[in-house]
Amino acid sequence: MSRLLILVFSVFILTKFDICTASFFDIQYPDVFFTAEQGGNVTIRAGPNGGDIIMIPQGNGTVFIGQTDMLKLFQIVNSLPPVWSEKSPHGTLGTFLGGKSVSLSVSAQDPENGKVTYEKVSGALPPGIHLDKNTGAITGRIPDVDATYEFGIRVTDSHGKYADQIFSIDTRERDQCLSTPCLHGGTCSDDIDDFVCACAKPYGGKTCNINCGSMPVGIDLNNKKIPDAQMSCHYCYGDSAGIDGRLHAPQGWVGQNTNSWLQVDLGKEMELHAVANQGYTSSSYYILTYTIKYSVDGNQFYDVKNGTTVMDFSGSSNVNSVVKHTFLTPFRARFVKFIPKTFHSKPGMRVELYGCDV
Ligand SMILES: [Ca+2]
Ligand SMILES: [Ca+2]
Repeated sequence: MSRLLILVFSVFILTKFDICTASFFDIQYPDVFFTAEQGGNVTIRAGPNGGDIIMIPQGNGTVFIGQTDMLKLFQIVNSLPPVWSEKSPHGTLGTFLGGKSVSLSVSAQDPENGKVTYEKVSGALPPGIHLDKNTGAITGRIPDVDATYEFGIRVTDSHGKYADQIFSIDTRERDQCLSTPCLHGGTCSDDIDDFVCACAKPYGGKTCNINCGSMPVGIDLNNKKIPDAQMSCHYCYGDSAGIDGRLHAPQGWVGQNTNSWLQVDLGKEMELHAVANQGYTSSSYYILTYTIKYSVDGNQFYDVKNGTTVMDFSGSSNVNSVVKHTFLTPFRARFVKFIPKTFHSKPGMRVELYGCDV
């Protein structure tokens, strides 16, 4: 009891009376300060026979020296780096076929059971494959190529301790021709994530599914795909215009003579397989024979020929009937000119072409 009184008295004395200019023991409730005189040291010395100095923070408290959290520093110093889980000897995550969606993972454990994060630090993951930094999940769609992708992943714990590991993924190109996608005798070539069909005539389209000989390009007024601005004519008769040259148009295009022509701009290069023709609707203007020139660029035109002979195509003398011809050899063109050769009274005609996109 008397020792307690002495302590209380000492505290009272020390808190009320400064020694020189600064308190060396100061209570500012709830804080307690030890402060040495200017230039002095604070020394805490344990007993001479193996006594300990013990600092005991409470709750979430810690021990600071200056700004440094000593308990945290000890944790960092003592923390062990994460340990990778056992994988195959060379870190191979597997061999996968192009186009396959994969869900793989790498994992490591922190000996202190703390949270770890994953990061690619070298090499390359396959294009389209991603690493989740929080879970180590490796997901995505395998690229359609034959390749080996090697990459380093660093796993890091919350103390910055890390461990690197090399992994690899082998990819194999898928043969997109295995499903025999090319129809009607078309020949398939494998490609990256794709296939290409070389179609047997008269078929076309991605899988040779279209009979190009019966696929109208859309000059026909009843199936209009070619805009009016892409229909033109030269030496037109009266007020006849290019747009009158559409198959099933109300009247029909009429030219003046064999110097006249009707031209269609398809708007893009197409492979053309056949042509159809009607005469003028309300009179005796119709074509007996005509020739066709074609061009890719609108400048250099070529004749449609049979061997070395320019082909004559017969017209339709019946107002309503459609006369169709299949080209001996399909050709590629964007611009097509219909040129009257022989005709009745005036060269009148309405046309359609048949073909596929290229
Ligand atoms: Ca650790
Ligand atoms: Ca392929």
